[in-house]
Amino acid sequence: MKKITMVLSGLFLATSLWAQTPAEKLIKRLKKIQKRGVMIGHQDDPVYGTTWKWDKQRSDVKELVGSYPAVMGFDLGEIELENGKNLDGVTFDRMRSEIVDQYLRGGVVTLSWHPHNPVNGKTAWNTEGNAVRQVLRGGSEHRKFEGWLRLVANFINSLQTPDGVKVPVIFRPWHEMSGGWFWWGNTHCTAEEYKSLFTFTYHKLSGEYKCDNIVWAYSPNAGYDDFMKYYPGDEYVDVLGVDVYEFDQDNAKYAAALKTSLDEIAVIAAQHNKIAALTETGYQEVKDPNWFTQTFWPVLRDYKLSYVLFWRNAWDSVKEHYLPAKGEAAAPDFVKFAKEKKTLFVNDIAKIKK
Ligand code: BMA
Repeated sequence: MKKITMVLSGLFLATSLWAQTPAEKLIKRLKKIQKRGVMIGHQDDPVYGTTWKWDKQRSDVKELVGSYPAVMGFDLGEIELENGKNLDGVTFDRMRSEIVDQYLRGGVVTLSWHPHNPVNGKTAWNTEGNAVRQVLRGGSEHRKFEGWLRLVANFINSLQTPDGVKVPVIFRPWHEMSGGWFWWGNTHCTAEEYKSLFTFTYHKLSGEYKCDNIVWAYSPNAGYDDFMKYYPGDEYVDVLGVDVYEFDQDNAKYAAALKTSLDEIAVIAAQHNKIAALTETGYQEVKDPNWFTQTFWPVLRDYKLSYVLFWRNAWDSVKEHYLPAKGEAAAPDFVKFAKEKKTLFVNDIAKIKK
């Protein structure tokens, strides 16, 4: 009898291991990596920098520290328009191949989405027309919105290696809802409408379209009144994050804001058994050559975070510049920061099993 039970439980264990989804595997791996340190990420890292665009095998980070970042972020904005490229000019074919390459080299990928306003077709920053209400059930744009989600699902389901392994991604839709600059932001919908938007997106993608490779992230921006005000619920979220920027050359103010948010996330993530991350950050135009080791790291090193994502080094905007490139004033300091034992780049995590 004992033998049979052992065989059965062995079988059960084997099936449950086998049955793990790509998303579940990534969650496990994120927890493992976190014990080693914090992964350093960069938005659009391998597709452009301030002085170059669309080159292959290039990266401002790699040119400085000899490794791609551990996390790469990409944005799906304008996938809903079906014209082949996103709002920053990155083609979805290129994005897909960079995502697969990042996975194959042992890295992690996160996706955001700045979709156009579904009511008037203007950008994500156009907040007219009660757009959240209109995309929900019973709203005038509901059908259209369902179509948009199908396009997102198709893309996410298409993320596969040449061997047919589905690539897991951390998807962070409807971000920065605690500000009012996007059509899904706090002053343009109620908290209940926002939660419906999030859960509807979840049910479509992870339910109907079977995107079993999505790890879900919830990420307000710093300065929120109540971090959990728009939280859709534990069953819809795996990663709790916050977006914190330095825009106005005040290191102390940034450090304080970062600390306030991270203190709070640390507590909430522990209570809800979630992974914590700094989902967007950076000092705009990197104006302080010692920022990484003297402002950022002294705060960050005290927290248990999965990753931080520095925003993009835009080819099309001088202001949108958050990591130094080779030859820039802050480059040596970033290299020093990268040498910290606990800052992880893709070379540092490649051996931690996928
Ligand atoms: C925003 C800005 C925009 C950009 C968008 C998507 O935060 O950087 O310029 O188009 O992200 O990358």
